[in-house]
Amino acid sequence: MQDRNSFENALEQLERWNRIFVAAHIMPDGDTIGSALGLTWALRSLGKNVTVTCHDHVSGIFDYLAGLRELSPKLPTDEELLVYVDGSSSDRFGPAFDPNLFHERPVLEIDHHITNEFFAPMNFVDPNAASTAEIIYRLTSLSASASIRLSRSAC
Ligand SMILES: [Mn+2]
Repeated sequence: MQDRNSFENALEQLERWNRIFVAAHIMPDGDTIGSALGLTWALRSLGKNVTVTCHDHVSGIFDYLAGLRELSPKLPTDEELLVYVDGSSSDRFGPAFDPNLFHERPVLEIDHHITNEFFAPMNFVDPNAASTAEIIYRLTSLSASASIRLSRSAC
């Protein structure tokens, strides 16, 4: 069985599921917002259905980022995978991180903080990454090239 805290597992989860919930942390900074929106648009470009949320006020200084207004407080509904970005502990996500809402769905957290508590059922934490956005970039560029390879092989 694959290591639940590996990069490969994070990649596999993002590739496998089609309806995905993505949460940024409270008191949001540029890294969590950029990571959540970057992941959202990368997954949508692969044809996936993504809900993106933040349970806090999001500063207007990020207004130039596409999708910023989608970052309102939301809870998971019928998504197949729940993803939490850039928070080192579960309380950073407010009501969006609640094991009572998981219902046996896969739950993945992606972060770069060395203080990360590995609080989710699956965690990919790389303290050597300068930011969570850097990890998101690595994951989504591999995921996009895998889907391009797949669609080419179908032709
Ligand atoms: Mn952050």
